[in-house]
Amino acid sequence: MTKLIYLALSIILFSCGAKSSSETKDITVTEVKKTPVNTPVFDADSAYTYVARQVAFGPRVPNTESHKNCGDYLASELTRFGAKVYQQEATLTAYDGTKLEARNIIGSYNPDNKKRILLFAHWDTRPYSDEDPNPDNYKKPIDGADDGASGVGALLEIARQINLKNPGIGIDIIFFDAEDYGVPGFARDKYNDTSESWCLGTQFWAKNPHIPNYRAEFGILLDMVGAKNAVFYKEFTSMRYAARYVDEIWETARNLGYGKYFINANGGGVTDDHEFVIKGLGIPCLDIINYDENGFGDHWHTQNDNMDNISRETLKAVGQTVLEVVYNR
Ligand code: AHN
Ligand code: ZN
Repeated sequence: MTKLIYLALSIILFSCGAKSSSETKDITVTEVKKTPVNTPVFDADSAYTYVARQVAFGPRVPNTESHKNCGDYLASELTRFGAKVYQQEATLTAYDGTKLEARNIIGSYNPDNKKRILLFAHWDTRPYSDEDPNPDNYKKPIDGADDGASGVGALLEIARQINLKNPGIGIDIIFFDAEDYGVPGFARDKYNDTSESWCLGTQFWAKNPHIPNYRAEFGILLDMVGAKNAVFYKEFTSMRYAARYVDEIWETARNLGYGKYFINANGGGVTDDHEFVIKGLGIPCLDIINYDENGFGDHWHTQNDNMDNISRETLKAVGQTVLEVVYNR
């Protein structure tokens, strides 16, 4: 009985207090945040395994058996993680006229929810090592542990977590094909290195989205997010079209303690899948990409883009940051 009176009293006192404080002039207005949701823990070992599994198929160059097998694996993983899976097949023409049997693999969560975030990465690997110090390697395909497998590996772990705990908004995870078949350095006297020679799978999807009139509030591209000592600057095109989301994500990363990866400074611009989603569908997109004044890292488009260079810590920084954004919107 006394407990109840106390409770009633404290409510009255509390509400009186609130009333009087609202009458004072210097009240601090704090932003009203959505009820915080406990973000799942991104398992870096799990993500690392998904990267290694892709690399174990061999280079995922379109028109090869490794590519076909890895594509089947990715679709079956998304299915296993409870996504509604769409597979989009297309014959795309490379810069040199080669016909590429390409496949975009799409996994959707809460497909009827109008509020959606798009998460994407390319899953194919480059048929060339045209940045390798040894010219004998120029025409060898890369393992693409970082360039290809890292972004997909992080997104597979995110898919696994989404399946374990529904974030309550729509999420589309897209693995784009034929991103990395752009004009190689050794052929630039013969072919112009235009941005259109890259990102063929994304260009196709932007013209033929898996859902007519597809919309998402914004998109996040993960490209080369697995290397030791990776750094992610605020990429130019991302800042031009999606600055508020870039700033939000970089701030989230900082608050989680990943500021050494997510550098709070503007970086250069890159031709990448996000550009074609922005231009084609008008969806603001940003690119989390390991890119600084020296380029994409010494391993980029060389034989050294292999598992030796993959860091669980980098995958964790990116994956946990993206999960935090997904679960707090
Ligand atoms: C260019 O090399 C023109 N853009 C970088 C896009 C890319 C290639 N991402 C991975 N590989
Ligand atoms: Zn590449």
